[in-house]
Amino acid sequence: MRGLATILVTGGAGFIGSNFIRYLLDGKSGFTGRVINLDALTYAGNPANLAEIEAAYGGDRYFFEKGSIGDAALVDGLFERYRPDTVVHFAAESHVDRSILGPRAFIETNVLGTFTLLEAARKHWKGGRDDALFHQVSTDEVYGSLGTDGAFTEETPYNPRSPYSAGKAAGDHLAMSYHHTYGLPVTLSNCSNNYGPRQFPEKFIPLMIQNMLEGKDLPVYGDGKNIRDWIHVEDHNRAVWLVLNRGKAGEKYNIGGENEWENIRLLETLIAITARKTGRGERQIRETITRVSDRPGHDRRYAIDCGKIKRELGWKQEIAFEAGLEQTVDWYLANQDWVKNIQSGEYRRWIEVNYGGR
Ligand code: NAD
Ligand code: TDX
Repeated sequence: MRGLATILVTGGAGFIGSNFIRYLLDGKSGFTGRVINLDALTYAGNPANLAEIEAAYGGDRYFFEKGSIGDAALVDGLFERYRPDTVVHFAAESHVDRSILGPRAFIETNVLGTFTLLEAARKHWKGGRDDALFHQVSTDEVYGSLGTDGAFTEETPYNPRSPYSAGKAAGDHLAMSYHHTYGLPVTLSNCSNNYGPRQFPEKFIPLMIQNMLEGKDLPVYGDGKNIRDWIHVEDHNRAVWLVLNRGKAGEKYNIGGENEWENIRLLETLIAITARKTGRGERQIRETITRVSDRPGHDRRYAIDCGKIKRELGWKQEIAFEAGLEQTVDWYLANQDWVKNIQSGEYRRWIEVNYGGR
């Protein structure tokens, strides 16, 4: 029987982690324990993502700890102090383009940080604990790139092709190796592209929405025909919660939207929604689409076969894509203060470095 009394969430101030903590504590999940959020607050981490949670549960069911998962003494101290029975490991450097321009942080966090967490769990859960679980949150990108047919299954061999996905793959292999070698109870999930509120506006959907709102160019890499499988962040996190409750140690679960879109078609849909909501002309926004040079090593297509989690854990997607996109555009329209706050000097520098030359 899983403990699920004290959950150590890493990277809980980011996009998916903050949504997960909200889901845990807002009553929908049925979780009754407490959450420790360990987050280094890199450029992508934002305590404002959990301001209401802090106000409602801070010091009682919610504890924020600022620090790096790579800081062994800190992580060890947190295991001592809070004695978590569950780790849900979201913390990562998560942006492919940044990994191309500066891979080091990706190795430090996604590989060495994951290793440090696993070492702490191994030490503190030694002797075998039926109630404990280390859940590694991963991505479909570790499987590589697909041609026009087929989808990744849990048996597809890993074939990462960017420093981001190579780092995630290394972390995943380490996590599974701790299960096989030390008997650490580990589960792993590989999810496709997430979207929804509070996603950092370096990623495709929020970047395009924000650029439209600011009247800027919409930079499409290459021919715009790369395909991603999109899933709403809430559908992803319900799946993670199910795995924590009922997933089998040593097992991997694919999570996907079964919702493949060429980038350019997705952008056209986003333009239509945003034009309608802002009263701006669709044609006028379309004219700002700008073809820029391609991402080096750009994976062509991702698609996830998520039959296993559907069959074995009874999960399914609940948020239809059009409705989810509408909700997401509405969220960015209503939360321009959130966006302005994170458009720091560092963010502006990134936009200059990534898009300046293309
Ligand atoms: P994000 O970049 O929005 O958030 C990452 C969080 O991790 C931030 O709060 C950041 O401060 C924190 N962090 C980074 N380095 C850290 C460190 N060394 N120590 C502690 N905290 C650190 O990322 P996201 O999109 O929310 O992704 C979360 C996880 O989900 C990642 O593991 C990612 O690989 C995985 N994932 C993401 C997607 C997606 O589409 N975004 C899809 C599948 C899987
Ligand atoms: O400006 C852009 N123009 C563009 O054409 C950006 C930022 C992206 N793109 C393309 C590249 C991809 O084909 O859009 C697609 C989506 O790009 P991202 O949002 O950067 O996502 P992706 O590279 O697919 O990776 C995402 O999904 C898997 C997340 O960032 C990862 O963290 C996750 O693991």
